[in-house]
Amino acid sequence: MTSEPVILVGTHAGVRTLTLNRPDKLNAANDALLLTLTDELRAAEGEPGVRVVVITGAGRGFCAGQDLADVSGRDMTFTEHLNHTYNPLIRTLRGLGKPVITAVNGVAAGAGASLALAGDIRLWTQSARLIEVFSNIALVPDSGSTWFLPRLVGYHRAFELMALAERVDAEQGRALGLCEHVYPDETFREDVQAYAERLAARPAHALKLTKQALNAALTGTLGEALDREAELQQLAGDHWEHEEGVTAFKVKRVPQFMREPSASGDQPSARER
Ligand code: T3D
Repeated sequence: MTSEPVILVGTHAGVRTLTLNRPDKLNAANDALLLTLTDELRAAEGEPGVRVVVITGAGRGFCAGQDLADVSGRDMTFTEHLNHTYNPLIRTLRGLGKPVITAVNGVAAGAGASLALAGDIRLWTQSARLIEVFSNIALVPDSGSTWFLPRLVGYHRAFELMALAERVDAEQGRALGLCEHVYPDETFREDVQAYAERLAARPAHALKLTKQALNAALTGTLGEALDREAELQQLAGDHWEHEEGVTAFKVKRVPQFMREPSASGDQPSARER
């Protein structure tokens, strides 16, 4: 008997979709799921034809956090486990040189909520729910929730959501800035794919540098951000994408940032200084 893969992998029009696939448990995370998801993100980084990554869930849940059936008898401490599984996942996602969309198709709880918040773009379906559920089992929010949530909603609201494990529905999630867009359940997959394809048509190298700059700026000073922008702007300005964007503007056409994988790497522009 062959067991179902814990992560389903599909690619269409430059969009790599990674689907958490333990629907009977609302995609609660076991080690296989966490390690495979991290490996798949790393693999996507190395494939020039993949321009955007989408993480979503199979069935009615996005991710219910740690699989609680998988904890007893574990031969790792909590600290070791987080450092082995969740932390590399979140670091890889945020450090990936490609945009990652978390497409929250249902409940996102515990570390699943952290994963949902970690996306560069967060798209929710109407029936999505986010719950910082950790305190229900007397644990501390992890996998980045203590970093993401207060930056989005402020310290006090973050503490309340964590202390009371309150459910945030899609309407509240949008109002609080936990997601960029909410789509109807019926058309969610198509809406996510269409959004991802829009992103895939944008200049990949410039977005990689933008992601790098924004992530670094979140923890630095204005002076550091200005210095970094000046350095990264040189890399962007020397790249063929910039030339294409400027040429397209001048001749009044739509810029073509998607080239064949062999030609869309990080190669310098023809007018390299
Ligand atoms: O270990 C470490 O290294 C520390 C790391 C911790 C990270 C964490 O994520 S801690 C938080 C762990 N997650 C939870 O505590 C969430 C537990 N689940 C729930 O509170 C609820 O299931 C939900 C609020 C997420 C959804 O509720 P509902 O009513 O929509 O669904 P349900 O009926 O509770 O769940 C459906 C099934 O999924 C059910 O199985 P059954 O009865 O149909 O066979 C349920 O047991 C299963 N399920 C849901 N969440 C988990 C789970 N099974 C294992 N682990 C889960 N986390």
